[in-house]
Amino acid sequence: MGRFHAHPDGTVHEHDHEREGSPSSHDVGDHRGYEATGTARVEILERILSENDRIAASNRQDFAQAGVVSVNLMSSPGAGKTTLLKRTLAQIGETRRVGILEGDIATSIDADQLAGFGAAAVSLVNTSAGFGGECHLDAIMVRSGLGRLPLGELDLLIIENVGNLVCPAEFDVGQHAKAMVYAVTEGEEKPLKYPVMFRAVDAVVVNKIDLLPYLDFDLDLFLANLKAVNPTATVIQVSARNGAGIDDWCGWLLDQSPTGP
Ligand SMILES: Nc1nc2c(ncn2[C@@H]2O[C@H](COP(=O)(O)OP(=O)(O)OP(=O)(O)O)[C@@H](O)[C@H]2O)c(=O)[nH]1
Ligand SMILES: [Mg+2]
Repeated sequence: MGRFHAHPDGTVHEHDHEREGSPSSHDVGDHRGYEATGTARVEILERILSENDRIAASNRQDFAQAGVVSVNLMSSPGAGKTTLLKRTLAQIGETRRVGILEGDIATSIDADQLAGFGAAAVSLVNTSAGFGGECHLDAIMVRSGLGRLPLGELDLLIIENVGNLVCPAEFDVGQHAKAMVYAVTEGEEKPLKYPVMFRAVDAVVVNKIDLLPYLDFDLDLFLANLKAVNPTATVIQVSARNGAGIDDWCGWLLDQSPTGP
């Protein structure tokens, strides 16, 4: 069935988007609210992003000089980043010096948990000073958090980004690799609805697979949707709850290089 599509001149008509191609490759709906401010918004965003990229390059240089691999870990709220990091620390925390840079809008709840779980060092960045709380970490925030980390004493730095499926993907923080955690409770269609995040990452950790027997989640359909937007991402299926797949995830982490990406 087609969808009704409104244009700036006020005309509304129907397109059969399914027949025209993949639903994800077409704009649908009414975008007129953006017409008046579009150019100004693009210019401001370009300025913010170029300043961000400059600081991200400095962060990346500092990581390289210290020989630290840095991984930017992103997801929706509650997909399981912190739980996965606890498993990660339990698995490799004795043989590798792992630092965590924890980004949260507010509280030290996750940072406190990970500090007690064998991280060599934890640095907390709260983003609540921003307008209503920033929904992502940017390179400048990460740089401020790096000041509290002994980079020279670390092998690996994992940056737990703010839980959000949109904004974190848009900001380079100087990482060597980007990974996302995706919980099987989030549905099969999200790669199509939030393509920027799924396209941005090198690895997708499909978490909470212990829950599969109790859900109607179609794993094959999710994987096909993911492949449609990011055919090259490494996919790792895990349960941070029971430890399934954690070897594969740690193997991927340890394969990352400080000279990447
Ligand atoms: N059943 C099941 N529950 C899980 C798994 N991983 C995490 N959880 C649960 O999911 C909830 C959220 O996990 P967190 O690790 O806090 O998620 P998060 O991504 O760090 O959340 P934010 O930092 O708030 O974005 C907790 O209740 C965890 O116990 C898993 O593999 N299986
Ligand atoms: Mg967390």
